[in-house]
Amino acid sequence: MEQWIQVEPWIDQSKQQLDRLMEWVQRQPAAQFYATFAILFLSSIFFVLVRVLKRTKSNTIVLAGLSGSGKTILFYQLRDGSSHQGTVTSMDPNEGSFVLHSESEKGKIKPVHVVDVPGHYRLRPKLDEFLPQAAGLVFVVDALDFLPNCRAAAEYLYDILTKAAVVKRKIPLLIVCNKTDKVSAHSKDFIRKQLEKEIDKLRVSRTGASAADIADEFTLGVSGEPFVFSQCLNKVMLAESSGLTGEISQVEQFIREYVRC
Ligand SMILES: Nc1nc2c(ncn2[C@@H]2O[C@H](COP(=O)(O)OP(=O)(O)OP(=O)(O)O)[C@@H](O)[C@H]2O)c(=O)[nH]1
Ligand SMILES: [Mg+2]
Repeated sequence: MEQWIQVEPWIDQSKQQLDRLMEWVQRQPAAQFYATFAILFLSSIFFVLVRVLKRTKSNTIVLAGLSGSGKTILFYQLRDGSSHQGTVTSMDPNEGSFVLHSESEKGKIKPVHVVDVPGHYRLRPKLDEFLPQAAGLVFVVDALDFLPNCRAAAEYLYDILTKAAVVKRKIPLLIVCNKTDKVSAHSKDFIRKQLEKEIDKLRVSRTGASAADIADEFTLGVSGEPFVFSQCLNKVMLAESSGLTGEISQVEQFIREYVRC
């Protein structure tokens, strides 16, 4: 009996330790689950951060649009603050990294990489080379000679808005109605409505085409509803400018929104 009294606390202690051990063993699968979950969660955060940083780091702005819309003059205005009158149809992309002329005196130092892609039909595929690094896309429209070119501009825009590189990366697009220095230039609201109408027509005709003819990588808009730019996955905005007089503040504002100093 005496012996039992001496051993009993030791048995109780061991039993408690065993219970704790059992609890720990039971908790193991849950711990592993939490660890795996934590690793997966942290790695997805890591990949998202890498993607976001990659995107925000890009300082490339691509200028596209039909031939004669005013891309090259806009490029010179952004770089030098002058229009370098007497431009000819560009046969090669015009590119450069520079501090925007309007900001050069304000002590800003982060340069913007601007690419002006010629509007000539055969040179347009060059656009695909620059889209993967684009932080923003500026589509220049001739607001003066708009109506005869509306269909062609809408077709080019349609191609851009259905490109995987644009849709997947949600590259913001600014449609710039240029040449507003002339009173006969159309307003940006008029241009927006006409382009939306034309794109809507294109949507119908292109969806009706045989599958082999369709080069578009993504479909556009909401089926059953008339097309409006706000249906696009990427942000589409409109602005007005005059490359000739240097009234390009809305373009610069767009650039600064997507290429931070
Ligand atoms: N009135 C007026 N004319 C402009 C303006 N911007 C460009 N132009 C004229 O439009 C013509 C074409 O300008 P560019 O800058 O060469 O056009 P682009 O878009 O580079 O053309 P491509 O190189 O063929 O793709 C030139 O004669 C310019 O003087 C503007 O804001 N107002
Ligand atoms: Mg040009």
